[in-house]
Amino acid sequence: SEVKTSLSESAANLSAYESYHGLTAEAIQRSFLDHLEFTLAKDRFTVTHLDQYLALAYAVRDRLIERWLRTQDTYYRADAKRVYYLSMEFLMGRTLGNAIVNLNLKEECRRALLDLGYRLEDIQETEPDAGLGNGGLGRLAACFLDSMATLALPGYGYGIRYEYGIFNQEIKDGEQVEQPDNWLRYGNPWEIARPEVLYPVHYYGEVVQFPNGNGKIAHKWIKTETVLAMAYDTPIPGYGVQNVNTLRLWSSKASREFDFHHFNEGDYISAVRSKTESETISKVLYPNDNRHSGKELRLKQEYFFVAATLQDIIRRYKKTRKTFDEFPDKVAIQLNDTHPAIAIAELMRIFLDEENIPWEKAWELTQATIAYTNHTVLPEALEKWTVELLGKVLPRHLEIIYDINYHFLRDVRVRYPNNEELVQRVSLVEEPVPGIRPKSIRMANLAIVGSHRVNGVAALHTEILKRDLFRDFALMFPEKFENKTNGITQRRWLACCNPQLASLITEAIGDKWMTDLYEMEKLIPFADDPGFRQAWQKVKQDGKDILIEVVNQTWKHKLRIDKQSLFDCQVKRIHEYKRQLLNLFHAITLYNRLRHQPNLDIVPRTIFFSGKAAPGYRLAKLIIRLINAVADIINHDVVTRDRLRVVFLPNYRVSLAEKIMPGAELSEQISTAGMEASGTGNMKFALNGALTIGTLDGANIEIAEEVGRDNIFIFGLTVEEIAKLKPHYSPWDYFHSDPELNEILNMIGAGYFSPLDKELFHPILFSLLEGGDQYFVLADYRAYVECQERVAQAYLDQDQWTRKSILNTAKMGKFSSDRTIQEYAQSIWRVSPVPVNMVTCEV
Ligand code: IMP
Ligand code: B1N
Repeated sequence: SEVKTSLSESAANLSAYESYHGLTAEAIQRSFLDHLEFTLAKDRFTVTHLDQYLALAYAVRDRLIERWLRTQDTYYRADAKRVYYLSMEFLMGRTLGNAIVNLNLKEECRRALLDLGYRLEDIQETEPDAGLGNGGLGRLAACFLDSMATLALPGYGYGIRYEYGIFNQEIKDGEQVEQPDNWLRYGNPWEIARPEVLYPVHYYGEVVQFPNGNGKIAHKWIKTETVLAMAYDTPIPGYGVQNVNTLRLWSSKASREFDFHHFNEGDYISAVRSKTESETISKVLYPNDNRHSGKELRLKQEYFFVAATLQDIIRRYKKTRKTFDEFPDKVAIQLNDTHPAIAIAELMRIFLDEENIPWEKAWELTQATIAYTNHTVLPEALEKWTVELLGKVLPRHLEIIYDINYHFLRDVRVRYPNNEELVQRVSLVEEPVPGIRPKSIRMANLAIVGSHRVNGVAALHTEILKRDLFRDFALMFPEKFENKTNGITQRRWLACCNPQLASLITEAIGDKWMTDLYEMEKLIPFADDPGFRQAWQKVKQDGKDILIEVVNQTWKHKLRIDKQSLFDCQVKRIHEYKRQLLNLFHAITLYNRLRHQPNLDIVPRTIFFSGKAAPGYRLAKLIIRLINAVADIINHDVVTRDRLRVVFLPNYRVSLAEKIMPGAELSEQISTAGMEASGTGNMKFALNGALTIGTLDGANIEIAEEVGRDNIFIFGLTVEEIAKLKPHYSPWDYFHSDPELNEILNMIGAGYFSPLDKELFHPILFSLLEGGDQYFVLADYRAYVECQERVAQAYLDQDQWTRKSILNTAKMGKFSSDRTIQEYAQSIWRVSPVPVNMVTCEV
């Protein structure tokens, strides 16, 4: 520890910041070559693309490390309050390009490599995506990390280091085929293993009670099975600041209790086998988006990272404090949905059983520390764990949840006497209905009761939470509920992914938008500048050309795309509520119109779909098949194929999104009103100058407010209209009364798109007709098609379209995740910036 002190003292005494690692092109080139030779042991005869990528990654990483260490030191010296963002998912995508932009090293890297005959863009393409998430929820967590670092907030991401991220999607004969995502195969240069940061996590066993000597009963959780959680850290650099925060992900390791001697071969083999079983906990990400899977392994994953994280948080807290009185002043914990909600019971268990804090105090500290974000109102996504499973895996936590419920319901009965229906509704425990549903714990109710703040992710979504899903709770604790509209980071979603547009913008208005997206409003006057519009259109065309290049690589130049056509994009997880079918029915509508009137003059379109279906979601997989089947027919029809194309891009992921956004002209955000909590793809498209066609759902409503109704295409039933229609909705009426819709459904039913298996798509028809069309596809069809006609009309006037495109980008200020994080920091976390100063090191 003397060495430690002298190291940090000498760092503190630096009078001027001189990086050990230079930031010039020459220094980067030197580093790159050194890493090629000394880290990777390669010479110019053996160097591969992978080596080039790794060498550059190490060179860039070196330049983050000093700031990273200094940041952690600064947070300790400032005795800062920390924010912990607990998430089962972090959809980080690639790191290299983002790190280069955040370090402001792009030109230097480009020059360093060009001099060696390498292109930076090619090297970046070698990096695999870190796909440790399913979709919006996981990518939101990644954007939040970027914003916390950029705002100099002492923020940490905590999650699981899955060995296998979201599966890779291949399309074979139009069908989704899942391939394992072995993303760590070639090593991960961005993570630092911390074998010394190792915590035990316990499962199963039983609880014993004994008198604690002070006349109270103490609880002990014994005979458990133990797994170890080992930390891996990834640096998270801010932009325009020296702060580098940490993403700490846990990997499961067998505990060392196995190296007892074994009596026979069978013992030894089963000991080793159970070692691999404990290591399966962090093996694979569950591939469900917006769906709860009540599997034991998933519950073990949730508790695994929560237990390790809380031990780490408490270890850090205890370095500077003797009592827990100031815990909520030094620690804020944000739950990314209910997936880590067991943290409430675990924190109580630590306070009660390990720290001997009385119940009332423990509960006060827990509530003051924890806050919960809800991301969905879909009933099938709400987490419920059967009492049977929870009691088996986490017996002490089940007891604590019952105790929390006891105290909570006691207060409810005092405040609302003689209202047992209310008590049943708000109870953390759902009573069983024999033969129908087992007795379960409602994790959302636990999360609400255990938090001081609960937030939705867009204005409409928060209103729906307060009015419907959590109505009883919102009436009981109105002060708990807040809205925090989602956002995206403009660093990745404009600066990194669309450097041409970013440069054009910066030439016009300067680069302050990089850290203050409201600066984009300065573009408004440029929307009326013909020269600027022309330049904008040119950049947009270059974006389209890059997207065409992606298509050409995927289909080996066998699918010709009209570069003048309207690039109409729907890219997101495949889900009935997101209504890819509505979009596809519009494509079939255009196709039928062209078939019936071959000379019809329509605006040429290329309709892009991309997205993964959960492997167990049969209908979503069938929708992918239908999209590909329709694409196959339309793209081969000589009558229509020069005016209409349908393209399904396989394997949607962050790095593919980064190629789609710059080339998109029309953004499809067409979920059934009330069902998409927020959406964040909608913001990425608009920031890159695509116009939106959308329903009044999620954040679309706020996007419409910002850009104005003239610059967005809104259609369809509202939440209120759907509520009114629902009791007497009959999809058959629409089927019978709308000839174009009728024709489409009949074609699908007759096997027009599946001649070899005419009944293939019948389950889709069933869900839309007999099944009652839960997502109001047929009800919104006509309004959607008419709205698409307005889109086509608008596209004919390219100058006006470009004007709207510029205005969309200009009005995106609100949708920076910097704004979102500032709001969380002020009203939920109560944390302040702690900027790192590499020159003076003073706080
Ligand atoms: P931790 O996980 O937050 O404890 O982070 C460890 C990092 O913080 C290391 O880089 C340490 O150098 C730094 N650090 C740990 N303890 C202290 C301290 O007491 N004062 C200043 N820096 C510290
Ligand atoms: O979270 C995003 C929102 O923008 C989207 O509208 C919302 O659909 C998405 C269980 C989820 N909600 N719930 C999930 C993901 C995985 C899982 O296992 C549910 N994802 C969302 C960010 O707020």
